[in-house]
Amino acid sequence: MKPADKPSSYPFASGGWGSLKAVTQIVTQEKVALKDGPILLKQNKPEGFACVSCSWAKPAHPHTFEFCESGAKATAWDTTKKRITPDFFAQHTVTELLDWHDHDLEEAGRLTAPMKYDHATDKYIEISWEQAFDEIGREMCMLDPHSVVFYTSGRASLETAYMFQLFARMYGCNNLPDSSNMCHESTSVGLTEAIGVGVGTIVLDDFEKTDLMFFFGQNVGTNSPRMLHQLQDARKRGVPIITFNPLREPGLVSFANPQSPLQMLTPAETRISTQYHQLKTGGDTAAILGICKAVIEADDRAQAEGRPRKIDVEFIEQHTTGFDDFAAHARSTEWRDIERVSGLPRVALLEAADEYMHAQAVLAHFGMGLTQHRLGVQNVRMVCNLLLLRGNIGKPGAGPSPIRGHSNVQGQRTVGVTEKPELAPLDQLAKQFSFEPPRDKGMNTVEAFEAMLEGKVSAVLNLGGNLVRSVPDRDRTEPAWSKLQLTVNVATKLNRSHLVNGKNAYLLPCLSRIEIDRQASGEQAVSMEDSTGCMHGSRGVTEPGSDDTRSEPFIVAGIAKAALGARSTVDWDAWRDDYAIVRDEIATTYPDIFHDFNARMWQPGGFHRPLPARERVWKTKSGKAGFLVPESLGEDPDMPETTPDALRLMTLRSDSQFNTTIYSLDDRFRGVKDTRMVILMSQADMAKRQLQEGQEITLQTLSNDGFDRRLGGLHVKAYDIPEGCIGGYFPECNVLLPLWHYAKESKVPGAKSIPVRVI
Ligand SMILES: Nc1nc2c(c(=O)[nH]1)N[C@H]1C(S)=C(S)[C@@H](COP(=O)(O)OP(=O)(O)OC[C@H]3O[C@@H](n4cnc5c(=O)[nH]c(N)nc54)[C@H](O)[C@@H]3O)O[C@H]1N2
Ligand SMILES: Nc1nc2c(c(=O)[nH]1)N[C@H]1C(S)=C(S)[C@@H](COP(=O)(O)OP(=O)(O)OC[C@H]3O[C@@H](n4cnc5c(=O)[nH]c(N)nc54)[C@H](O)[C@@H]3O)O[C@H]1N2
Ligand SMILES: [Mo]
Repeated sequence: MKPADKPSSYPFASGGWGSLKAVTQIVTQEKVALKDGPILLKQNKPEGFACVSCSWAKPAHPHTFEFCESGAKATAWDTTKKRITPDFFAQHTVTELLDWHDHDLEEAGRLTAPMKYDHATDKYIEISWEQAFDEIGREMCMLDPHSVVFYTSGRASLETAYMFQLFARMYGCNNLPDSSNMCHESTSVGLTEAIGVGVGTIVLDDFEKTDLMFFFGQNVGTNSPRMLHQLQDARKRGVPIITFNPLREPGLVSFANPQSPLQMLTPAETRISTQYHQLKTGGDTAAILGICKAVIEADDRAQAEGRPRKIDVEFIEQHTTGFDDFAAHARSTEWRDIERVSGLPRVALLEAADEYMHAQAVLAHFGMGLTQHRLGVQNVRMVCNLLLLRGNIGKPGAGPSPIRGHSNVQGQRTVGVTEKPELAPLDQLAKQFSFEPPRDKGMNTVEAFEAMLEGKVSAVLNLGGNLVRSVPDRDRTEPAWSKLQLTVNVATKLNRSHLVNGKNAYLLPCLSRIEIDRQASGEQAVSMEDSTGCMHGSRGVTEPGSDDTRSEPFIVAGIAKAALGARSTVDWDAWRDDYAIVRDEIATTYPDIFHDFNARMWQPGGFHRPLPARERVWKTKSGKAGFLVPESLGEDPDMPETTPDALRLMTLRSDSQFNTTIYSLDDRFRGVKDTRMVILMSQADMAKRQLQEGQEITLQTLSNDGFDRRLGGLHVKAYDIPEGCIGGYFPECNVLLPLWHYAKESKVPGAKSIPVRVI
């Protein structure tokens, strides 16, 4: 283990002057007028808009500047003065645009008018909204509902998401995959099994009550930077933070608050992690088992010597099942196996265990480093095991804290966007809207693409997102799109998914959440749920970028009305005109969570959904929280341990991207400039392969399924990363990720452990 205060490749703390410079750059690049500066001040404020970037919690008493570098970039990206008009499409064929870089497509500006693809000229041409809805509706009437996929990226509001799922079910399917299928679905499955709720159990207050935090595989400085404020405050109180991450991410090492002049002007910065363990990718189950083993064995000794116990015996007896089996498993697992798989020495895990045993209230934050593995669900269960050992669920300052991605990805699930019928209140929907919802399981994201490859999908409706780029196996899946009968994309900006079209293809431009949404009943607001299960209202503040963009609820209502016709009992026009009516319907479907929705959404700090596990009520089959014996220490069944030159590739985000949206080609924190075609590799692996810094390489996926997946034009960068593990960027590396390389129980693609070799 290395001292936690020395980042290896970036000499500055995250935040600070670098952060301010990056914000200034993008605001200039996007020509966001200076008079619009106050936009940022309305971000995450009670009467303002919820940031379109990440889903981190919004405090009741926000800072004057309740935004961060990432949020400022996302806002500038949406409020850009650049426009894509029908003229743009007259000038460029779709084939020509296919050669454009992801960055350049979005950088061309906001979409302004509804367009339809014309095969004869290979161009998009303008179409009226009425005609677009009509044609899409007519086309949908001719398709088998089971062959139609309704995808949501996690940005759409609770209102839109509720309308979208109802539309899909009235149409006749549960094919409602969303971005969480590639993201925190391992969390939803793992936590539901373990503690009976699929989301984190913590709220912002817990940061003031905790006395230790763990960080597993989440890169806070880049992906949820507003959370650094809570971390900084906790560190000032002396709360230790123990991090497990193969890379030394600067944001997890230290933080200079760019909104605190004192910290900006002096080199003083807050050290974030007090212990930093650079484990191997996929090594978390082993590492956590090591900590649990140390705690259990210390407890055995304490018990034998009559000293106070190290585990919370009363909690375990009263609230859990499976402890004895788990403890036996931990005792019998050999340290040498734990060390081999985790890549960490025993002493490092003992040190983490020691700190853990001294803490009375512990938070465990985690992200894609845990969930995007073949054993991603097991990783999440291991976090629960660790917390349950000392009663760290359902008490102040303690609990599992999955850090969600998209700003409303958690909320979409809450209001019914799910392919799993058992998770949707189908009986209630049937009663409320007098129809018979389909009861068969729908397709998640991976299943939708498996079906697409088999020719079983006829249409995809994308409410945001960029699936051509974000799903695995790009070389296999991209050609499948052109065989579809219908593709409909609702989007703010142009991306590659809009260029890989079905026989009938429509591109429908929507308002960004930052823009004022005027409907017949007046200006509308929407709402979302953050990572801590808290609902907030959000009101647009800027004039729409074009007169011809429409809100997402408007578009969903328009298509639903056209596709369902007299079959639907919903007055889609009324819903479109007044979203308060939609919220009332949501409240009727989910009274426990959303009663008095219209009034409560404006409460300062929002309102929380009830979380039974927070109250130590366990909605599991046994009525208790469950320990799980891991089925394997972490060995990836797709990783040929016997192939001597095998490497595990993790696909990462830079600070200059939001998923497939690439703001610029730099990765300031990792010292990468002007390119994303980079592979981070240890000196040892470079030496073994006789590779020099900057040398161009090709990676090939190790698999026996007959497909040759390879990606060339990558440049080696020497990096502080464990031997045998390498890092590259998402989405560029998605060609290397096989569609079948996913977490068994959740089908989240294993994007953090792709078996590859250098050829
Ligand atoms: N600026 C910005 N913000 C974002 C996004 C964005 O693209 N840009 N995306 C949003 C979305 S949708 C999401 S889901 C979140 C994603 O946010 P994160 O969960 O932070 O996801 P990643 O950046 O993919 O990677 C997380 C970290 O996991 C580490 N890691 C990789 N493999 C392992 C492993 O096996 N074990 C451990 N312990 N660590 C590992 C990596 O080094 C990296 O630091 O961020 C959201 N916020
Ligand atoms: N290899 C690899 N693959 C991954 C990941 C990884 O770490 N590695 N991460 C996975 C994760 S965590 C996620 S969440 C997915 C994300 O996958 P997606 O949901 O497919 O992709 P995004 O990049 O979030 O979507 C970007 C597009 O959404 C549109 N958009 C932006 N704002 C709005 C809006 O307000 N409304 C509408 N309708 N459209 C809007 C814009 O046109 C933009 O181009 O990717 C996954 N894929
Ligand atoms: Mo995500």
